[in-house]
Amino acid sequence: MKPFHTYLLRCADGSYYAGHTDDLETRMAQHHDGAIGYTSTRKPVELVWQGEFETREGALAFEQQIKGWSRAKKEALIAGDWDRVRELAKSASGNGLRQAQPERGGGEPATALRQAQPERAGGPTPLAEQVLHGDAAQQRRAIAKSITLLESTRPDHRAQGDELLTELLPHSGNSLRLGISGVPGVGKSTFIEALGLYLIEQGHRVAVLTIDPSSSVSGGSILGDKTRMEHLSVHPQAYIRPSPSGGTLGGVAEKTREAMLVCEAAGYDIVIVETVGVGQSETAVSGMTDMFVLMQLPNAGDDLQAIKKGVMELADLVVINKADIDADAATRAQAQITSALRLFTQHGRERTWQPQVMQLSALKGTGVDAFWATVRRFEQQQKAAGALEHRRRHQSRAWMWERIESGLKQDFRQHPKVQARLAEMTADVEGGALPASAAARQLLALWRGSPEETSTRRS
Ligand SMILES: Nc1nc2c(ncn2[C@@H]2O[C@H](COP(=O)(O)OP(=O)(O)O)[C@@H](O)[C@H]2O)c(=O)[nH]1
Ligand SMILES: [Mg+2]
Repeated sequence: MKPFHTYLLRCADGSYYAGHTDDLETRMAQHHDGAIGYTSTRKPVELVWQGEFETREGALAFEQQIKGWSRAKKEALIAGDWDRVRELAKSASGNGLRQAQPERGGGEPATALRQAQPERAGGPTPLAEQVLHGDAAQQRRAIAKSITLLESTRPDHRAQGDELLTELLPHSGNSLRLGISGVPGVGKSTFIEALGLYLIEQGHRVAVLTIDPSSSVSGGSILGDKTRMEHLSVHPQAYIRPSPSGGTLGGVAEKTREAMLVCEAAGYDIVIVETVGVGQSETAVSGMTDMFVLMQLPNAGDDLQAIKKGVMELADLVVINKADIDADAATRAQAQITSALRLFTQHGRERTWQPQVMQLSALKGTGVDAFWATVRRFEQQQKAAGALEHRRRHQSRAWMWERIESGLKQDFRQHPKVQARLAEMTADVEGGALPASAAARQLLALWRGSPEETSTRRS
């Protein structure tokens, strides 16, 4: 019978990669070709040790052990110094070594594995595994770690992040995605605390993500939110993540969208994405959620101009908060916004849902159950009409194109030939010496490297 192998590879960064296989030669070729590897930071370079086992279980068990070993112990193994390995095993935790010691220990001459490309050796990565199946504490840590990885702008982290997302994607999507927007102080955090606890009581798991492109690293609003979501933020069935800091709205929104997928894969079945009602963040949030809720103050009706028409058009539900302060004003606002919404939506696209307006008090917790009943009604109706699925498909497609466009733009701006000419041509366009369309065509040609690039400007 063919033996199984456990092996160690030295990586470009000096770390070690442990694996097992029943076909060492093929596996080494796969590493070499970049079909299998580890991560983008850890390129396997050289086979430094291998041992043989009768069974796959034996090889796997030993691989698992090696993975937990210190560097010194791995190096003792590579050197073939079994006495030293045993000594280190004793000084550490266990003697599990004996059971799984290879039947034929290695020290084989090293096979060069120049520049194997990163990729993990089959099966889910440990991080994805913990997001999906870890116990509560592991899972929470793994979610945080995943989101941090996805928020990183380092290209190697980006590659790992993409790999992670690809693994998690099939397990995501089983949630209701709720967007909530409103000006600072309208009561979003207070409402999410009340709603979140209400939902957890009903057996749900709730993730709360925030998009605030203006938030800085220290973000005072985060502190504010944590105190307003005092009980939710420490609840084991809730996961709260403040806005990714810095960057463009597009970047912040992308990270939030990805964080949403991680939470869903971890089994959170209600995802709330909160945003402050400034800038274009509402569009971004409505573009990643199933239902978009706009929060208003009781005096909103008095000044309908202040409510941006574009945002109104996005709303599936308008909630007038702080009804406890002035019930009359809230009722007036409800009537005014209801008629305004009719106007906005009269000539719009065909709707399967007429946006609703309701009032509540986040602080007193009144109206939360009515709110949730409306959300469920919306969900059922949209599902039955196929509109929810359509919305998500559209969102995914739009998302892809948005990323492609921003990627292309960045690529274009960073192209050396474009950079060399951009300032000059921009000045020509501004000064009227060159038509904008011609400038664009020539710059694009430079970027593409097509023959047109040599064409000089015609007057
Ligand atoms: N009276 C009253 N105050 C509220 C209500 N909801 C929130 N608040 C208060 O409004 C302030 C801003 O609330 P917060 O949740 O932080 O608003 P956010 O900026 O939209 O997240 C806080 O002082 C809350 O206690 C409500 O329904 N009634
Ligand atoms: Mg808040």
